[in-house]
Amino acid sequence: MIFDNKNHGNDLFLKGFERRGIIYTMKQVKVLVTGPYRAGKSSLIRLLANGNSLSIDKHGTTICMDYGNVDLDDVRLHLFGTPGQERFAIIRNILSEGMRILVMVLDSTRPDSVRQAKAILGELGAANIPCIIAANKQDCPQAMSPNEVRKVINIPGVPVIGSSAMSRKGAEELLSQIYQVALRVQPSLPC
Ligand SMILES: Nc1nc2c(ncn2[C@@H]2O[C@H](COP(=O)(O)OP(=O)(O)OP(=O)(O)O)[C@@H](O)[C@H]2O)c(=O)[nH]1
Ligand SMILES: [Mg+2]
Repeated sequence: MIFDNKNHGNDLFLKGFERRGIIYTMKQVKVLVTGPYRAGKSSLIRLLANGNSLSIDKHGTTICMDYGNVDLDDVRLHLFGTPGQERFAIIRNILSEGMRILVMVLDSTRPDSVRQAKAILGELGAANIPCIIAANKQDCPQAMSPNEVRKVINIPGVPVIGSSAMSRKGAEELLSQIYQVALRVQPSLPC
């Protein structure tokens, strides 16, 4: 919603505001879900948002964005997923505007995915934003363990959680970590 001064005091505007009041009693937190190509970003958003999500994709790859939201007690998480293809990197920059939490999803079965994740973290200046890493595809036998991923990423204080969008492994832990961070960040503007 756009807060437009000329709408204040307007009955219609106020009714709309009351109708939506339930949203504004919740803390709104924007979460950017990003990471390398085909790491499982869209799948994880679908899982975390319990189907309350949409994706703009073509032939199974995100070409614009994913969006999902999830309510946890008095916090509403807005999950914005980026495309993984490098040619859409500009969208990552646009979607990162106003993010409060960064979730980096990587494909643990691919060492190049882990290295790319590290590079993206550098580009986003992740040092200034709370970050959680989802070492995804842990259901695959060749997956690097979360500990191995942690060693490669090598950013102290950043949790690495093993996840699988297929088996749902780690989904609750991931959500719980996001929630814990969401409690201490500044709320996002209404969106
Ligand atoms: N085995 C396994 N496959 C997964 C997992 N997560 C995603 N996939 C598969 O990996 C492929 C890519 O998943 P997406 O969720 O589209 O990945 P993405 O990161 O959104 O991909 P892009 O938007 O193209 O960058 C799909 O075939 C998924 O079914 C997982 O945890 N385990
Ligand atoms: Mg995707």
